Amino acid sequence: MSTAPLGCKVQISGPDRIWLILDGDRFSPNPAEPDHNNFPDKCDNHGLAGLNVLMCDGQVEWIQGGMNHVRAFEASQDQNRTQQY
Ligand SMILES: [Ca+2]
Repeated sequence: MSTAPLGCKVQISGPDRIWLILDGDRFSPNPAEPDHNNFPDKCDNHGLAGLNVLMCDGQVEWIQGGMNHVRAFEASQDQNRTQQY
């Protein structure tokens, strides 16, 4: 996995890319498969496939899991992540 920066420092995200609410981020019932906060896991509403996100402009968008999710999350609220779990 790459640990290269995603380039968020030079991006200006508008309300259509800023997340307000995301769906079904649950606690894992299985300690062998831990969950990750604000990331699609097997135990979440849509599993590893992704999640629905309410954006700041009022639209709801499907965000596919994996690195697509990491890029979209970082564009919304840069936490300096560079890879998925
Ligand atoms: Ca999760």
